[in-house]
Amino acid sequence: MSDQSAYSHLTIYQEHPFNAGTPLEALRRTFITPHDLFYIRSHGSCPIVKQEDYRLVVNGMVRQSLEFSLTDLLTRFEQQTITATLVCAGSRRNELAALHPLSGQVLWDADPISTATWRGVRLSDILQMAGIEEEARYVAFCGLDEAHEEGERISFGSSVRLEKALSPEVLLAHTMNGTPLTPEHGFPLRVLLPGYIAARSVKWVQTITLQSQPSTNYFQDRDYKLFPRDITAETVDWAQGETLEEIRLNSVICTPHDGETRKAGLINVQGYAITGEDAAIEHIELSLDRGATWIPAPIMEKTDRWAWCFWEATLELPPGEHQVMVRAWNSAGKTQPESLQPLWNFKGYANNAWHQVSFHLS
Ligand SMILES: Nc1nc2c(c(=O)[nH]1)N[C@H]1C(S)=C(S)[C@@H](COP(=O)(O)O)O[C@H]1N2
Ligand SMILES: [Mo]
Repeated sequence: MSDQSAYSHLTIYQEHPFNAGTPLEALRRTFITPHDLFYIRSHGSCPIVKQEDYRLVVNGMVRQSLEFSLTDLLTRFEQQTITATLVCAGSRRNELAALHPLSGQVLWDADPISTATWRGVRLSDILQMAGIEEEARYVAFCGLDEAHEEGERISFGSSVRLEKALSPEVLLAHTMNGTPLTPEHGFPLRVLLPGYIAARSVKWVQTITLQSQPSTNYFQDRDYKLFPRDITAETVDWAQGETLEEIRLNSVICTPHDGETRKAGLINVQGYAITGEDAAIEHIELSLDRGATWIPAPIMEKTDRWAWCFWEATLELPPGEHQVMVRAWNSAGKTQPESLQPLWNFKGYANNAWHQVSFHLS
């Protein structure tokens, strides 16, 4: 077992498996999330791996299967650093559940999201060394953890199309904010797929397999897929779902928080915005009248292409009840959907409707 008391300032949703979010105020405080505030999402155990015993295996449609120790990875390859945000596809599930119940899911607020500076080796360098066979289309990853799904003991896995796997931003990361990964975040090595939902960034990665088809691992094949509103757990045909990949354009108000009471006057509204799509976030808007009119909220901090941005606006508001909504626009002129209803899906994924908070000013 790992030391979960180290995470006492996270919002703990579940002890086994361990699932904890970053309180919204805390995650908006620093652009790079400190270790003890980084959210944790696990579907199974947290394996404690001894570095000297660890081996990474690369196999499947490669000219030569390879095996690496952590020292091999640290000494034989160029190391690269990237600042990237991880966000769970289940972020803001609580809002969807409030609309219509969702069963058996962790009801995350907008809190399974955090940013780190990661260091590791490029996946493409490893794959090139193994030699990619012509029929290979997907890269599958499998972890060392143990989860229980459909009555079986399995490890968490995912896969991505070969083109993404070969992109220079995709790392096998061993370091997070300058120190080795902690057990909860995948020590000694995890996949880092910037721009994709974090479920594809397999922790404690043990095998990397090149194949002609996507992974048949439960978490790739029968989870983390998006279905229309009328599909339920009873009627679902997993083959029909949309595999979740790129992070959708989204923005969230972190402070004030919903239900808060403050003194009337100058109110500082702060939040984050995120996208994984090619078009970058261009501007942020707030509305105080349920979307009839919008005012700009300047972006304060925006660094890497793969990281969130922070925005902020100061509003002068009289005493009374207030409601603020936020939406982001990207450089392709696209914005977020207005309402939750059409977005509802029985797994509670990909909620990027206009985020809102209500608060009282005295
Ligand atoms: N091996 C393994 N990798 C995993 C998971 C897991 O349960 N097991 N959870 C995934 C999901 S759903 C998310 S959102 C991220 C969470 O990463 P973090 O715990 O480092 O924040 O890891 C992903 N990688
Ligand atoms: Mo996730």
